[in-house]
Amino acid sequence: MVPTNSVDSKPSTAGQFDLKAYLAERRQQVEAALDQAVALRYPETLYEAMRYSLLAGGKRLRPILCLATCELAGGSTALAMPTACALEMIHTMSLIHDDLPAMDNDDYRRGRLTNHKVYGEDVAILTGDALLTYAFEHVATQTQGADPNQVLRVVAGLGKAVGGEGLVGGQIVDLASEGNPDVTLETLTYIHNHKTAALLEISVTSGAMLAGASEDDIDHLRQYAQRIGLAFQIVDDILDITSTPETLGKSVGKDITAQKVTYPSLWGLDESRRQASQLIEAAKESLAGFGDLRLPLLAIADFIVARTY
Ligand code: GRG
Repeated sequence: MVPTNSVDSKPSTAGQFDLKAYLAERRQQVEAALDQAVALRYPETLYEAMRYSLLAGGKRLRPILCLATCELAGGSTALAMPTACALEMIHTMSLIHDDLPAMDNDDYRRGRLTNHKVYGEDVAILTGDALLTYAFEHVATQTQGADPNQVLRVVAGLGKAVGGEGLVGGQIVDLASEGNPDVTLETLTYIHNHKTAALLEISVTSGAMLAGASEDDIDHLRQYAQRIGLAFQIVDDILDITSTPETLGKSVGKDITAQKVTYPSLWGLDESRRQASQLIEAAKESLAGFGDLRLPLLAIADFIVARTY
């Protein structure tokens, strides 16, 4: 299964901004940096497994958001690239662990067999561990030209986004909710704010922090991130029902099989689409005070709700 990775090249509400070209260029930069950051070395099995999942494609949305807000705040892509790579390492770790038999038990991810299907569960667990820990080392040792206080702030923010107040917290409530038809909207929103939106939030704010953005600007970016984060998950739930394995690069229909409460199961598909669009409009309004450099973020917000993969 190979994801189609198509992006509508029509101008979005961001006017003439060419999102397709922007994403392609940024993806290429991020992938070159990841390739270099996790070079093959001893013990080869571990590094091969890390590279297998890390370089398997994917939208690279989190690193691209980080680079975009660094530029928005007057910084360069080089300044944010180690953090951008770390975000993708953390995200990839979460996918590897999420796919394990003890979690979602998936066979396909990003159009190929999941990490544990190729390397075994033991190696897949260690691969995730190595990516997670290396992400922090990479930010701390490779970031150049930033205020050290801001680097510390980014490291702390990444830790918070991954731990009990982030991915792990969201995942454990998600696991506990499986098969329970009485899960409330409040619990569902807790799960997704932690599992999905928390990492998107630090992806957006970290780039701006490294570039020395004002607290007011960071607050507006945080609001943008929280809104796109929830919209992203609503669309993820919709795609699990409406898409195909070929397009998504992973199994579909998992939520219904696992009897998971999702936004479409609570609201229906049409209302879920309406809520996602409303969140995206609100996210774009959060950026009203920024100039033309906000165009990539506006276009990415539109892409999140219109995406088919
Ligand atoms: C072990 C510290 C530790 C944490 C892991 C497994 C876990 C805890 C959390 C699960 C987090 C998770 C997989 C959330 C789903 C987020 C999501 C919507 C992923 C899909 O992201 P895309 O569409 O994927 O951006 P690509 O492949 O394009 O990058």
